[in-house]
Amino acid sequence: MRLLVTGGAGFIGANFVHQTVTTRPGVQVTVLDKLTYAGNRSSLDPIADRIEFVHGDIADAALVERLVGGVDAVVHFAAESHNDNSLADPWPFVQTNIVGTYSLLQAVRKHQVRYHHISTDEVYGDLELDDPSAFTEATPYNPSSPYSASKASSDMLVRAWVRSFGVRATISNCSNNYGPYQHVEKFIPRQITNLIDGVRPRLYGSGHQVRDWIHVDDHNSAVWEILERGRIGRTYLIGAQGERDNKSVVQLILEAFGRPADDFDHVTDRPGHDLRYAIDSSLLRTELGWTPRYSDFRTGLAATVQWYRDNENWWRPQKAATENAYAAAGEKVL
Ligand code: NAD
Ligand code: TDX
Repeated sequence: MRLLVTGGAGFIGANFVHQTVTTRPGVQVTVLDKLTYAGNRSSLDPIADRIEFVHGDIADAALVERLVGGVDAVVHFAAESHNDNSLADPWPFVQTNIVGTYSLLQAVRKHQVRYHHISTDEVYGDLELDDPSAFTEATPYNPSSPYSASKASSDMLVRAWVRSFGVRATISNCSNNYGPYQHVEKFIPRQITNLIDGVRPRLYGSGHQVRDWIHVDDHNSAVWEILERGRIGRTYLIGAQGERDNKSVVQLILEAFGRPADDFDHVTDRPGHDLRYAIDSSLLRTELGWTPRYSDFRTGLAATVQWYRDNENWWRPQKAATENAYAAAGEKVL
């Protein structure tokens, strides 16, 4: 199988490419990545001689059409992915997440290539903290931020291309990922690298917001199940029953550093901050028999802390610029 992976130099895409070359040596991988601030080619260094890397933009229709014409399937991870950035400047989110997806859809339509679309649980909006329910494939879309609205838009394009043009596509909407190679702007790597630098973790607002954490390798094993056995036209929710409030995640990270449980700061809240995400992944589990391998968040988190300790040369070049951007956006200790 020849596979085009967009966004393969980003967090989840790079882990997907690592998993693919390890578990499926017969798959020929081509990565297409623009290497934005979030892309890091060195994430692929350990497997560089086993893949092809193309530096380019998914919104470049001619390039995309040429690459898609040479493969059997596309897995589309490339995106602008950070909510806070989408509040500061929504335009790249519209351009990459919507126009970029359009360009891929036109190419897979023309060449009749199998397409898997990576999306997020944030398209469903948020749940109340005391609401016992979780998102399912039937939950209506209700995105809150420019990021989640752009992802919701791209999902809708995929659905329309399936129905109107017979494109062989599947969609997955996953909850919050953690693991190696995640950019230091994101919650967990930010707090780990702050602590390595002797800076207290920073909780937005109350810290009572809840996210449903899944290890990136479990997300990617589910993507492979869907790519190989998923029903065309279907949406699958991916989640590992990992609900935690942000404060308790910070406290687990503090524990891994041997620091007291109250050794953090509350900072300015995110405007429009979603309260809670929770995923019901029954369809994926019953129809495709998928189960996550990382059932213990504490263990997976401790391994992630160790990865950032061992790989300072990977994250250090981005750290100062990331913290400067948060300061410039007006983040203040409360
Ligand atoms: P990331 O920001 O770490 O990586 C995105 C990658 O896409 C980078 O390598 C970047 O260079 C590349 N890219 C950006 N614009 C591009 C363009 N125009 N053309 C080509 N490449 C481009 O993101 P991530 O966290 O790995 O997320 C990957 C996908 O998974 C996204 O679609 C995101 O919406 C989705 N998702 C993420 C999470 C999460 O917790 N991180 C959860 C659910 C879904
Ligand atoms: O310093 C911080 N302090 C803090 O309290 C940061 C960076 C975040 N937070 C909070 C905000 C969220 O409630 O932590 C939670 C997680 O924040 P992010 O890592 O920014 O993730 P989130 O906004 O939940 O979105 C993530 O999951 C869904 C990914 O970034 C998206 O790409 C994915 O679609």
